[in-house]
Amino acid sequence: MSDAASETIYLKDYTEPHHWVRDVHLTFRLAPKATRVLSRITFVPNAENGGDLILNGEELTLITATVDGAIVPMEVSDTHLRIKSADLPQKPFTFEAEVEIAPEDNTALEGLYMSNGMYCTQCEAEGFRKITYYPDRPDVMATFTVRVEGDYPVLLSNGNPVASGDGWAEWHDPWPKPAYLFALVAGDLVNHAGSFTTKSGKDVELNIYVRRGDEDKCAFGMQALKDAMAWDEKTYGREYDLDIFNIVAVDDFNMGAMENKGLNVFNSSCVLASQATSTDANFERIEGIIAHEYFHNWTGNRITCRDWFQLCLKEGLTVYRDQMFSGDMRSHPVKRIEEVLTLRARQFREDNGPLAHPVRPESFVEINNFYTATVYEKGAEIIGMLRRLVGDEAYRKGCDLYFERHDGQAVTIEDWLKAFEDATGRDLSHFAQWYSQAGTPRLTMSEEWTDGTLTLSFAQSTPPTPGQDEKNPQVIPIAVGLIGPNGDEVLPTTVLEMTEAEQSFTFEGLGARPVASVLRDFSAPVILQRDMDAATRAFLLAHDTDPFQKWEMGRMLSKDTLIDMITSGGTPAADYLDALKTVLSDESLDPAFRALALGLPSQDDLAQTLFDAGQTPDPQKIYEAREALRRALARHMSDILPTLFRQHETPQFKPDADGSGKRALRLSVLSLLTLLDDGEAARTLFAAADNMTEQEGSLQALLTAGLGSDELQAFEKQWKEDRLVMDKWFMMQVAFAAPDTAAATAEALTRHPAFTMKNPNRFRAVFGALTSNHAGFHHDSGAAYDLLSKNLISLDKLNPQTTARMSAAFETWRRYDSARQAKIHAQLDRMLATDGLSRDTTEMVTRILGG
Ligand code: 0A1
Ligand code: ZN
Repeated sequence: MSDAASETIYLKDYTEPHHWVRDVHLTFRLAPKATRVLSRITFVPNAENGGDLILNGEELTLITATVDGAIVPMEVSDTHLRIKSADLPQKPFTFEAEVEIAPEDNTALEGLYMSNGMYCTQCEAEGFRKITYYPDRPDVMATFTVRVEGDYPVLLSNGNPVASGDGWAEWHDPWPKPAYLFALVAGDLVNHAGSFTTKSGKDVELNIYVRRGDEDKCAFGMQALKDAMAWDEKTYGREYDLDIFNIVAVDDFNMGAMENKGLNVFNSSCVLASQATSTDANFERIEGIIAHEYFHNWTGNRITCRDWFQLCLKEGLTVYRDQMFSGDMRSHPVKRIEEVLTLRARQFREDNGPLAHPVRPESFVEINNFYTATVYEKGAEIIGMLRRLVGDEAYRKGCDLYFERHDGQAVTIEDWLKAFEDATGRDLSHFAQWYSQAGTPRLTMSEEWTDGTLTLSFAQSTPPTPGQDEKNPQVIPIAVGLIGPNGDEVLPTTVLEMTEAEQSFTFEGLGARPVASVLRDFSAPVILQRDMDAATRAFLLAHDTDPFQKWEMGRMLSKDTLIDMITSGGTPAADYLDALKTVLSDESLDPAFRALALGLPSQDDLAQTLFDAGQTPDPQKIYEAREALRRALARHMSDILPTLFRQHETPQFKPDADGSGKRALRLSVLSLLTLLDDGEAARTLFAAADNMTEQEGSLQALLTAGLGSDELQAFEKQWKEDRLVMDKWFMMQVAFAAPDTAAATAEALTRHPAFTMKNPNRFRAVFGALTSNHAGFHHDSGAAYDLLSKNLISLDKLNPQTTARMSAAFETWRRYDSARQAKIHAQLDRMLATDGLSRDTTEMVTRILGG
């Protein structure tokens, strides 16, 4: 690898470009092996720092390039085209170029590529440089006019359509944008159309373009889009700004979706939905992602990032916005619990390992490696904390000022925070540390009760993370409520603002000693450590008015039980089993909440918890304890399970909060029931199910219990033509395999005729499932480690981005015993020793190893 290719980029080195771009004209003459891209770009010297013209360009064949129509001296390398300042006019000039690229050979799925015969693009973060020579950096914003030539019925680009004819179409995007928001799509696609009238009365044409045969899976996405458009007007005062909004579904895509201006491109798994083929979780995710990409129109597109270190500026904020939207569409408490589950599973895990980094990183080798849970999910938590600290009204004022002040600009986190300081008069300099300090704060709490006064004392500390040994106290909003001994709330939710390493808060004039409900609604992304006996937890589980804490108490009880079973072979206490049974049978509680309360901590979560407590987790033991607890729960609840299962039937399928909540409860119950009835109820449901939620759920229940091989075959037979459903088929048998068969199952599936390395969804179905099967992945044979690294090495040659992302499965290696550590280390070494390993994967593996 050349030095340039593995160079580290630092935030502190940011400088403005030598040239700005006023406008861009592009013509694409499409051909699978030899697409010609003609560009005409008006550059304006940056008065601040005139200098050479530096354009990015990779994997391009340069045909011609001129400045104001004349050939000038230029240096062309593998990564850049450079024209010396002395050879440039010191006033605006036109750069024209023609390059050739081969979309059909592009398996990295970055730049212009082909998926099932259609052309599509992915330019974020630095893919535009694989399309033509350009200052491929987000602070360079320009208007684009694009002509697409190709023999396809559908030819799309950003902005509004200008003109079209046989085999060509022209688009103009009036809003200046960075190149990462550029998009082009061409193919034989069908369209599901709709429309939306904005609050100021402008009609917007809406389209979802899909492959022929998928047109019956667009209605839900279209409704989600309209809901998102209306929500952004109502909640943030943000209106859409073009005549048309297009969404395209693509099968081969590295991520979930992409917010290209006016032309969102989606992984087909994140937009196509139908009762027969999609689960409730799919519907919920699709609604959230459609909203997320749409919301980027203001938080990301109209106001974008100055540089890639500011990624959380658009991502954290947009995730926060989509979370609030989903909460409004469904249920805030349920959504919050789900958010915390993902935050802990992905972000806390990342923050506790070798890949920990600040929400705004200070350096990177490959920016694609920083589309992380920390940037996205912790980034969203920061927005939530900010809102909690300033209040709802001031939050809206701050946002309004940010939109007004920075529309059309490429800005920084400082600009975002300054808008809030100016709108609220609050000093946010200490709060800003959330963006620069990595690691999850540990918050310990102790209590004192004297004469009607309760004192809550907190201490915070953050463990060291790579490159950051010393940590400072953070600003932590701690939402607290007090519950009296009779179960009544004596203090409604109050936000305590902790800013010091140690701080106490007192509550006076209390009649009897209340129980404190702390970190309500998960008011900050911290790990709360608090001594609390099982009886107090059960009390809060029964009486807390805060749904998140109510759920959390059940969770803690389950976790304590499991840790005890793992470490000292204990058996679950009757009180605990009774408490869960009470929640499960409480008909005043939302079924979705009850399903969540029945969910046990994951094996990965238990491994991390044991590691944090100074122990070495044994994956097999964790697996066995969890299964033993599931059996104990099933036996203890055997009298209520069949009734609950029957009661929550949903005769009319609707993928809304109510229906999905009932099905979630029904399926959690079924999973326990399957341990008692030898799979009878699950088999019956599998045969009768008229929706994918129950078809998949019943099959999962069977597979988890070591049953279901006939059903697995029937599933394949029924769905072999549907690629998205077949991803589920690949996924399930690996994810729910017993620990000693997981690797062999995954290996066998890589030889299945429908397995392909070229489709990220399929690769993730098998290998994402393998790494999610904790005891299977960490089986002491080391077979799964070996299989994963072998396949990552093969995938890296085709698709570095997905390889690098998936190599993060090894990030937890230091938790385990020395034999496992040695096995993983050997696999990481093997990857690093591979000739030509991509920059993406090299950076990830090096960081995981701690280099
Ligand atoms: N900005 C998109 C996510 C995304 C990021 C990178 C991609 O390619 C490297 C693709 C999509 C979002 O937040 O939805
Ligand atoms: Zn995003």
